Amino acid sequence: MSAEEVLLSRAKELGAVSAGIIEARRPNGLDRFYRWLDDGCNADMTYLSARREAYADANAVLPGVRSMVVLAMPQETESLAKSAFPCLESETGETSGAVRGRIAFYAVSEDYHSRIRRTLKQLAQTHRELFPNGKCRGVVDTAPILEKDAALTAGLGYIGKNTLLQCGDWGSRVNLAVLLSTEALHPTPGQGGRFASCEDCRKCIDACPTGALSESGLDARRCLSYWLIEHRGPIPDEIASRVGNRVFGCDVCQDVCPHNRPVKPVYIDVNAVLRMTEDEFQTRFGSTPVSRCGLDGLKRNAEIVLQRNQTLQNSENKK
Ligand code: B12
Ligand code: SF4
Ligand code: SF4
Repeated sequence: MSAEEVLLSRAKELGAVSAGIIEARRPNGLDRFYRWLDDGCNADMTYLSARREAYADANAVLPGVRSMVVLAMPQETESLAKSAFPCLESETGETSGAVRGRIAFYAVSEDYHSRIRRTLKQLAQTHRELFPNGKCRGVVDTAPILEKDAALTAGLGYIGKNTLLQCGDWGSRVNLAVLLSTEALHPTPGQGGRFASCEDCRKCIDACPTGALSESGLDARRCLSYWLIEHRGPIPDEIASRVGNRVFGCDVCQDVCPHNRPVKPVYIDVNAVLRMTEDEFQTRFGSTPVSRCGLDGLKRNAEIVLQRNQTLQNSENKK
């Protein structure tokens, strides 16, 4: 087996749904990313604009980089769903009178950053065995790498109108990760395309509760996922009125996609959130993606869900 085959089959052994190799050079989608930043679509995620130049050249992440092994890892729900989210959950999602808030699917498990970093460490070990003098570095999400663009170029799948990478049977329910290498690895043929698997469908665009999606991409200034996870401080009324029962993240544009299998929604009791202490928050959510918004953020979101519920109940009572 060639070194490339060894790395790719090891990635699969370690759980990757799909893996490919690309040359480390100026990303194909870089100009698109720059236009997106220039249009202000990154909202106040300044960690994207502040590293604008670094996205052009992966040497900023690993000096001497020549190749990237790109991985799509499946999202898991089973492991923590029951232990971290015991407040309320039933087969039907009904909740014995309590007010429930929905948690995004990707967040109902151990934080994917920790889980995938362990996988990348094991893949790095294989890289060391193959190339004792080579260097490598595994990254997931937080480095200035355009991961969807890398996955598209590596032939891992297609980019849908919901802007996410769709990967075979897993649809968009995958997380992406990259192992950067100083070795000149042969690239895998890229065959992905934008909207190639969407054809005339536009369900995600039509279903988005805030109109954040269009055929030209996603505007984070309108995306609930941005407001509920990334944004610090109050949420404007116009956006809050569209939050519905979401207390962390948003899955609408994935749930409606015909390429995704249906998932069982997971809810938490928003009153339990409002009573929660920092210690309880850490115990329950510290190792999950929910920790990203902090207890203040989760309480802010829970308050919005609760208020909406009260308004709905008041109007029911008036009937
Ligand atoms: C910033 C960010 C967000 C922002 C903005 C999202 C966005 N769509 O850009 C917010 C906070 C809203 C967000 C939300 C979510 N995110 Co996010 N996010 C990121 C992050 C850090 C950067 C994304 C980025 O660069 N956006 C910039 C814009 C311009 O990207 P874009 O429109 O998709 O276009 C790019 C490519 O698609 C490609 N491209 C697109 N079209 C074309 C056409 C051609 C011709 C070419 C050549 C290239 C090309 O080039 C562009 C530049 O890279 C990545 C991790 C990473 N380092 O990449 C995770 C990432 C995209 N997020 C992820 C996830 C899971 C989510 C959520 C599902 C979480 C949730 N349930 O709430 C939602 C989904 C919302 C959505 N529909 O996108 C996963 C996506 C996995 C996948 N299957 O694609 C990633 C990859 C994290 C990871 N490591 O797994 N996220
Ligand atoms: S995550 Fe929700 S708000 Fe954001 S684009 Fe998708 S459907 Fe719209
Ligand atoms: S819902 Fe339809 S348009 Fe949106 S990503 Fe899925 S297939 Fe494409």
